[in-house]
Amino acid sequence: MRFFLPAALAGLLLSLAATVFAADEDGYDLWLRYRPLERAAQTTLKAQTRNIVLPGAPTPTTDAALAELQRGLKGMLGQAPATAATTVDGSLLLATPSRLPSLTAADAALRADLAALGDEGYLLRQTRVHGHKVTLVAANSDIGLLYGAFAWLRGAAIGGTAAASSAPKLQLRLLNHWDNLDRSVERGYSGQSIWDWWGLPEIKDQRYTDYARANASLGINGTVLNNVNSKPEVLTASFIAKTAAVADILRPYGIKVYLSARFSTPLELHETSTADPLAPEVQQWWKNKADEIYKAIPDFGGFLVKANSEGQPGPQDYHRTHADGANMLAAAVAPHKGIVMWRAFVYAPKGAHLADDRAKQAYEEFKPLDGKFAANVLVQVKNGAIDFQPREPFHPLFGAMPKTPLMMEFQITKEYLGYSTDMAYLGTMYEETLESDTHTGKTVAQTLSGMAGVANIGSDRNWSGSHFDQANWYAYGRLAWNPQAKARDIAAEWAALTFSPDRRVAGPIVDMMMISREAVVNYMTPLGLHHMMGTSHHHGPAPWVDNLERPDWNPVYYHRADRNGIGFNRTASGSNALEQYAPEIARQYADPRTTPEQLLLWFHHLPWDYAMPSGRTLWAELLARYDKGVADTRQLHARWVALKPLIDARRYADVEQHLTRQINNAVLWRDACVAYFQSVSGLPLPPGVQPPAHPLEYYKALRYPYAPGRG
Ligand code: GCW
Repeated sequence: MRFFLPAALAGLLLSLAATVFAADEDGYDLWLRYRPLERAAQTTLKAQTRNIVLPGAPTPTTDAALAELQRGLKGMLGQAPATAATTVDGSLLLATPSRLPSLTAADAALRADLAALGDEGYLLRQTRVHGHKVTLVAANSDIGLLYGAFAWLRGAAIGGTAAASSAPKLQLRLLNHWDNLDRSVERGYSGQSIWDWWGLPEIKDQRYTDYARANASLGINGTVLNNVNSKPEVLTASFIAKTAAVADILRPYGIKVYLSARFSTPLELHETSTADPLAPEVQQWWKNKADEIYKAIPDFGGFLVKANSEGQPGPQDYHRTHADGANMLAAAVAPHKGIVMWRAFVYAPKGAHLADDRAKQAYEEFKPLDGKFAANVLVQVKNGAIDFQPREPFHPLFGAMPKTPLMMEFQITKEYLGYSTDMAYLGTMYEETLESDTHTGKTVAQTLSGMAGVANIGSDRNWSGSHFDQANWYAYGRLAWNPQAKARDIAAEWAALTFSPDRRVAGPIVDMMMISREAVVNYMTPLGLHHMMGTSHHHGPAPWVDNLERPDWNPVYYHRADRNGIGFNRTASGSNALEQYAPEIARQYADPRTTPEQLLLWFHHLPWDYAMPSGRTLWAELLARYDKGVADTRQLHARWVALKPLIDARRYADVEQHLTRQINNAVLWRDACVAYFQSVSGLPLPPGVQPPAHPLEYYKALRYPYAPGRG
């Protein structure tokens, strides 16, 4: 007799089972959880991993690969396979042509495939070697094997394909820590710095190794340990020793360490009489310093520099150019194959007069220097011309410096997108910038030689301050490996690895992630508005601020709202920042009607009654966007609540609380901005639009003296 369970009942039972078996998790394991697989998947995997074989002598990197495979298989299968030197049917074989010459000797196709992978790529395939059926992880180097091992484990965990081949599109894939030597983190919302400088070099937290594993799993191959607002002490002997200890831990994972260098270091340490980059004593000091560092860290990556920006010292203090400064440092590290990453985030020093638009400054300073930088200098450019706002058009320097290798700087930590309290999946934001057409024959992604992500990693148990902020670290790393990857695919992979490959779990989570950043844009800065946050801590709405020392620190400078209209005119009749883009873009954006709606008020100042494509006036549209931001945030919460039966109780509760907090944050932004813009426009709220909960004065009086992560 057949027995059919009614679908609803079956669903309920499944959910119950999931709840019972979903053990509480604290997030420490990130996307490397390796939880037990279903029985059928276990059987398949066991047959492929009866034995792990690594021909040739082990190295620290292959040790890391083998340890990870054993850890992963033990987690997923309940037991780790043997590692024997001889291949049998069902082996997992890790091989490079030099470790196993016979691998490619007779196989021209494999030889060609490997040749296309470069130093860091890998390929995975089910094949026969010496007559045995094996799962092959092949690469040209040990680091390629490590990357291949991680990729294979990823596939095993979520049921990915067994065959793959992949090589990074960018050579430099870095994290930038804005971590201070006292362990505070500028714009950090996940506890203290993971670098315990005080305890180093003797005390080496296990977390450093887990950090290396997580980054290597994404292909990140460099990390700048300290804040770009740097201190001279980081280049003294004791900190070099501490840095060397970290470098030793990260090295097997293919991760080089770099330091942020303060331009005036020798002067401030009283070891030279000036920091002028053309002074021989300064050049010599940096050469000696580089020699000292490379003695301790032979594969030290080089320096990252923030110069002549926000009060930091730089070559302009001596009437020299950014190129003079960068090239001087570049000469010091060049004999050791080091590089200099020179940031283009510059705006006039304190008190100086700024012409008419801060958005234009980086281009004005750097474009004329194209072709003037030494070969080992890269210019590191933020994704947009202002400062990591929830939405910015791509920076006009991309495509404008064809003779200079450029690095993209994204912010992973969410200084302007709700810290680690609000959910905003940044994969969509990164993708939007990377796929932008510069109209110089390349997308933004195609103009890049490297990528840097301002890390959101801290000492919090879950690393990133919230479970969903781990996704931004993940997405950044995957896009640094392949800037053409799709944000949705990355989200799907992350959700499956971090929560569950069960479609009922991963599907809705991906949908949440995909709307999350736009929700934040809408409740903070819709329609191309920008820079409306509170002073200094950058938390919460403050569009009314108009009294700061520099005009371009004031939100009113950016939105320019008055009785008649709102927006920053960056067309020819305004600041003409548009002129810095390719003519096609400049032409298209010159007219509000052909400007993408999401950037409208970035480029145009328009009357409140301007007719929007929706048929609404600009005023009504602005209000509708704020309301949509709040509504979508409520949606995020509702969708999460619906997932409760399928998520472990601990992570469920944690995310639920964050989303509740986010709703309050969204309402705060919406209400404060509506109250303020209404006070400026003098316009009534259209019928159906809810008035703010409090009068404007209430919002203006809010203070956050203890907000985290201050600069
Ligand atoms: O985003 C701004 C931040 C500063 C930061 C600066 C920069 C490290 O508010 O905290 O300083 O940019 O990128 O240099």
